[in-house]
Amino acid sequence: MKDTALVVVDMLYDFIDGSMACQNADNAIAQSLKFIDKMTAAPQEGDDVIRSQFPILFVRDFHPADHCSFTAQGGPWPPHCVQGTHGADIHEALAPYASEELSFYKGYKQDTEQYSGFEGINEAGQSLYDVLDILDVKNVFVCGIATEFCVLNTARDLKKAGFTVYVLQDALAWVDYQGHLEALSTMQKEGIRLQ
Ligand code: VGL
Ligand code: ZN
Repeated sequence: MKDTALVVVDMLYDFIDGSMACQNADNAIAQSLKFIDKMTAAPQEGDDVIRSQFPILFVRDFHPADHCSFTAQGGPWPPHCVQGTHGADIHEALAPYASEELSFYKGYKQDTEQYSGFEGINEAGQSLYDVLDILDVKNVFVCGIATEFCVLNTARDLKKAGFTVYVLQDALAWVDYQGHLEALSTMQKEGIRLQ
């Protein structure tokens, strides 16, 4: 399984129980943990996460307070995942698996919306793609929030870049159920595997 990784998309408080609470979020967390449990033992203090057998990469929406996607700026969304707030934090059940090296931030520029985590960057300036490439990953499992937005766009970009992509369909949460179903069908048509 050395060539296999998990990408956890936006499992952040604002999408779970905050300003953009999504449907199925609690179940998505439970299902993600179940999958992680299956793939790896819980990390111990001092483990070198980037070199562990089953890397878990976290995509994080990370907006400035006046981000262009917020209604006050004419965007479609209520304020969410504002840098430095609780709403931008990874859910506590998943946080033990996260490291800065494997956390990829997106939407941090005021005037740019970024649904895909593909070009999210970590604190060292490496993109999600850079790190998957360095780790020699070929197969990527994807779970997270929201199916229709960041999960769809991240999975598509990964597929386009040549990875074999598996979306954990029980480990997703959505803004709109119909939109969730449509996104699943779009992904399937494009060769993303639903698992
Ligand atoms: C997302 C809407 C706005 C997502 C992020 O993570 O899917 N959706 N920002
Ligand atoms: Zn956002």
